[in-house]
Amino acid sequence: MTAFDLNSYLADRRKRVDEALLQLLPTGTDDPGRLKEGMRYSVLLGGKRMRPMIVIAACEAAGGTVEAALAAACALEMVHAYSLVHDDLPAMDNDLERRGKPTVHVAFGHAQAILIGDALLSRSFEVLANGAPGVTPDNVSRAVVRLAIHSGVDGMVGGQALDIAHGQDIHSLALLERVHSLKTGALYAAGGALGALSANASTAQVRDLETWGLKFGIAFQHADDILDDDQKSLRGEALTRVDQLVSECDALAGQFGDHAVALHALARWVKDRAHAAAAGVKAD
Ligand code: GRG
Repeated sequence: MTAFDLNSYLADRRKRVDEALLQLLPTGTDDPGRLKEGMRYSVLLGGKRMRPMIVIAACEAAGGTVEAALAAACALEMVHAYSLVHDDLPAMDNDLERRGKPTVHVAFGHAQAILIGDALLSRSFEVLANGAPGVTPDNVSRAVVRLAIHSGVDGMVGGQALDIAHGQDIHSLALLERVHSLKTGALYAAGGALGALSANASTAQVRDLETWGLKFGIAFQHADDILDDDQKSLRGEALTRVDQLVSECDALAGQFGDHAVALHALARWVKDRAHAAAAGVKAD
């Protein structure tokens, strides 16, 4: 068997996602408030596209194709982009730069940034509900429900509220992981579920890939905290948890055999990222 190269895998899938996003985001000169321009700015100017990668890798693990996963992958990236636009606002984190560029509210204005985020969320659900080649209508509808749950009050938005309530004042790993699982893990869980549904996978496989995404997302956020020097008092425990979460991811992915090669490599990537950060090596 040829060795799996995660970097080439990601480069190829990112290219497919970027081409699809280019098509799926609105264009046109009828753009009062420059909302279409702002939507494209927020999504197209950078980002690692990790959430779409999980949708595609989960779909492939369950025997599906990149083509079938693209709409769901783009829909998830639009939700992620909306969350970043709103998170950067003065009422939230008040960030002036993201991905090395002025944040959306700096470039387009505060009111426009709120509307750009809102419009991205709506577009996301439009794209997902429109379906994809070979995906059954029932599975499209299930995917809409999974994304709604994971992005809403019982997912990312609820996690943001919990984070605002506690901030850097978290002294227990259990509470920290509750925040991480909602704020970050939920969109990754959606990634696993949407990927599996794009492959018309069985109910048990959808559940397992959703759990894979959740565990990956929590590990991703622990790694991000270490990179950003956040939640310092829990760093040692967090690093141990990354190792446990990654093992659990590998156990879940194991049932998909060789099809899950990208999922295993992604789990390894997040583990390496956390350990490199703890050793002081800065990554993107
Ligand atoms: C404001 C509705 C609302 C939600 C905000 C996800 C979130 C909730 C806020 C974003 C801020 C933040 C640091 C969240 C943690 C998740 C995270 C690590 C986001 C950055 O994701 P990356 O690293 O970013 O995947 P790129 O730029 O690569 O897409």
